[in-house]
Amino acid sequence: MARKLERSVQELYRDDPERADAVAFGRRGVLKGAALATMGGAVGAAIPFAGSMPGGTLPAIFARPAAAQDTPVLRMEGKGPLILQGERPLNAETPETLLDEPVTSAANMFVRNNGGVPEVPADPRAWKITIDGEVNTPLELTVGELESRFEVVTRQLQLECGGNGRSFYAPQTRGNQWGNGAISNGEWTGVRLRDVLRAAGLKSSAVATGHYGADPHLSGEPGRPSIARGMVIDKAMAEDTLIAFRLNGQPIPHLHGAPARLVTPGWPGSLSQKWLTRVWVRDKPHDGPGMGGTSYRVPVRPIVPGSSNNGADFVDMTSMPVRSILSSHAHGSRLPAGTRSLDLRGAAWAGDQTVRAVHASVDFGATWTEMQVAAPANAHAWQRWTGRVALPSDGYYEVWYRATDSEGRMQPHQAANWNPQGYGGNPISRAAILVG
Ligand SMILES: Nc1nc2c(c(=O)[nH]1)N[C@H]1C(S)=C(S)[C@@H](COP(=O)(O)O)O[C@H]1N2
Ligand SMILES: [Mo]
Repeated sequence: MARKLERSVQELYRDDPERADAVAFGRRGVLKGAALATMGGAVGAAIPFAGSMPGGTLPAIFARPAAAQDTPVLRMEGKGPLILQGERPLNAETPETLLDEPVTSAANMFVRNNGGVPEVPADPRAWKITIDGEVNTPLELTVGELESRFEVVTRQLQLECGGNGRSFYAPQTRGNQWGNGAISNGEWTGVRLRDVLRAAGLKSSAVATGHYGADPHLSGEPGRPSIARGMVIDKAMAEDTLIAFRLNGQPIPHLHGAPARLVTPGWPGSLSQKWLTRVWVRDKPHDGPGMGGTSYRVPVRPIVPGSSNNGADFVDMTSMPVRSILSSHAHGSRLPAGTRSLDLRGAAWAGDQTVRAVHASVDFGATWTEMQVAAPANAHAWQRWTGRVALPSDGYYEVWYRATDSEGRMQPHQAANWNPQGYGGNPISRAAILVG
């Protein structure tokens, strides 16, 4: 009987979460008596902090599937076991636990393509990049020339997809349903885009860039870009915006944009054009595919979640919002009975800002423990965090983790400012942990 009831609540959570919540919590929204036993059965253990479990909020173990047997996994030479989001175009997300390295290895870097992957050039050093448009002297430079003519710099830089966190939006939005794992923090070597633009000589009419790469459009139409985004000239001229040709001391892996790509840290990853062939300096905002409408744009004034909107009043996303990951413990892990503390580890970042604090809670947000947050290796690198939380007994816990940026903005309880393509969702994360 008990078994049957447990199973039915679990199924109910999957099929009709609102009713399941009502059954488990009752009308008062506080877990007591039979409801407490039922919920404990559903999550598979006693819930030591049941008293602070918020009614109306799905337990994390039901809200988000733990890495299940049927989660599609990327199997590719040179790549780790990433979560396959799609094969055509190829998109794959890094599980948070694979982001435990301070510097993301090439193998564990998420993959985001809008089109195909171009052919590998015979001579990468001879790969040419054109700088033209609103410049005094249009340039055509090989990768070899870039490296010999300009100062070469090495920086750890965050590269985060503009749609990272999209899966946290309700109603669901279109696009890859990323969790928090469309982020990397590689060590990139290259030249500053600004040095190259200065060498070409910006005209006073230069207000924006437009970026082109060699990847073919999925339609197979020759010359049609799969994506060609651009940015305001200030970001193009910012110190950390690079034309990179090495990742972690090695030539960039082909899938990640070799022989040369832009790395535009802190802003949507789509501005980090791979297989870079051209930077077109514009006298107005760029208008290539991936610009305008609802693409990489968010509402200035909130719109009704789920409503349609052509994005006419939206603005381009710029600096990415604050976010944290937990890399030490997978959501849904089980730890040995008697475990009385957790040593947590993770990373946090905040676009152009830095991270001021990371807090974790194991009692559904009733109390929060401040973690230790390391300084970034350099501007635009993510920050690693560590800290310990105590567990009073065996049972079902949720580790809630949230970061606060240098301006005091904190990850919110829900993905906010809903928009048709799901950009900017950075709610507090919850990892379910079973002890015993
Ligand atoms: N040429 C080209 N560059 C591109 C893309 C693309 O589809 N084609 N995708 C962009 C997007 S949306 C992201 S998030 C990053 C991802 O970089 P990665 O695949 O190296 O992780 O590349 C960007 N650069
Ligand atoms: Mo992206």
